[in-house]
Amino acid sequence: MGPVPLVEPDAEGMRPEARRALQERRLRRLLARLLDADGVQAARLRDAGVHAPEDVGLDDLPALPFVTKQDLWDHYPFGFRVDERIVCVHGSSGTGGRPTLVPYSAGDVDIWAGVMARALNGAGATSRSLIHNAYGYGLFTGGLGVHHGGMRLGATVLPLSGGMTERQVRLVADLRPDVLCCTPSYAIHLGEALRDAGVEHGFRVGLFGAEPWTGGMRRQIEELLGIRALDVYGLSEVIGPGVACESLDSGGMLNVAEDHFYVEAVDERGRPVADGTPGELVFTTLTKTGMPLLRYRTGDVASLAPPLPGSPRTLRRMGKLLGRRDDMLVVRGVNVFPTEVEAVVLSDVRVGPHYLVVDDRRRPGRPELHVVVESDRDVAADLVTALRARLGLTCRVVVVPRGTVPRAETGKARRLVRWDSGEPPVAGLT
Ligand code: DLL
Repeated sequence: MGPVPLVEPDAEGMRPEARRALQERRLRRLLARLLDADGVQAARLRDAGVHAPEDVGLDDLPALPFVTKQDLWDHYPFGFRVDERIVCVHGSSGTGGRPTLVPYSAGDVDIWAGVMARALNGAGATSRSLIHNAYGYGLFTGGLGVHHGGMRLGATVLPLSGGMTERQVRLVADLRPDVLCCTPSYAIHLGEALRDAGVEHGFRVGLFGAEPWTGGMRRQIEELLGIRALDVYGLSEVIGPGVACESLDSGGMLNVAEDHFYVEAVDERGRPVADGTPGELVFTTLTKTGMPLLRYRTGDVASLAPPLPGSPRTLRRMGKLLGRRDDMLVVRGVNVFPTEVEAVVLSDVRVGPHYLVVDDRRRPGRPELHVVVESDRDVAADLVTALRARLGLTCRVVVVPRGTVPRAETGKARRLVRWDSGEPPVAGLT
């Protein structure tokens, strides 16, 4: 596959030194906005000795304070708003059911449309594309993010949202969209429904994100649907989908829209880590005005990499997300990211794409990790060995018939559940 033309060549293909100068100018304008607004972030900047935008350059960023999800909760609903001219609000229900709300200015929506148009274009979508958009519409940013970007590209968007799969199958058959946008788990669900209905589709490529998924899941989707499956990453606090996105030619990593979202990766103590080392992603929204954030700690863990040599896109890249800091399980002293379990499970071709990791805490002195997989073969012993080799932990693998693990038609899939007491979270588990 040759290089994919750029939607915003000036931004995506800029010389890295010129981009750095642009980022620094934008950082100073952001600091001016924050100091003028005189809110929480201004007070923290002053405490850190920053009284004027010129006091700071990009190299000084690591010394500046972070913003965390807790800060947004503490100042709920709109304590971090800067521009009063808000045209819409998005957000996420978030961990523990506590909502996070994000106010957008008209300029923010414009940036969002631009970065999502780049993302779709990098996946090979064009103005002639018909985009089947099965991300949820609503407060969640998935549906409207793809919608704004698809329209900016001049493509046609089918605004389907999640669920009502029969109707989606019908429209795939009747309209033959070429681009699929949804969560990876819904891609599997829709793919299975299309296969069961004997429907031939015209999808070439899909942009999947909003929940963790591994290379193994990518292979399952690509085989089931016969398409290229690319990863799109984002979070409401920063803008929504489009913060970073894989393109057909990005070498399996995601191009970060770093002219708008300056990225750092840090360790537990907040110190920068080297490229290639997994760290928590931290974003500074250089251009946003509704709720601009300086050094937002995402909780998401991934590693960063320089631009792909020779690529038309000169943006820094991030690897697939390994998981969230708070997703990390500690089982009998061993640290486990659920994505590591997925990597092992889905590399076994005898196992279906639906699985569940159960963190069994019923006996406090003896926590267990059960991995429930669907297969018609006895794969348990092999998986126990493979999981022990990868994680250094002996898990219990439970094989159940296909169709047993609960499916999520809408929203983000829950592939990890905690079992403290009572009934098992899935039939067949004891
Ligand atoms: O999930 C935005 C989005 C919509 C991204 C559609 C991609 C596609 P939130 O609901 O605020 O926003 O959730 C953000 O979801 O911090 C990650 O933990 C996780 N996440 C998002 N994209 C990916 C991905 C949207 N590609 C949180 N891989 C983030 C793994 C992802 N996790």
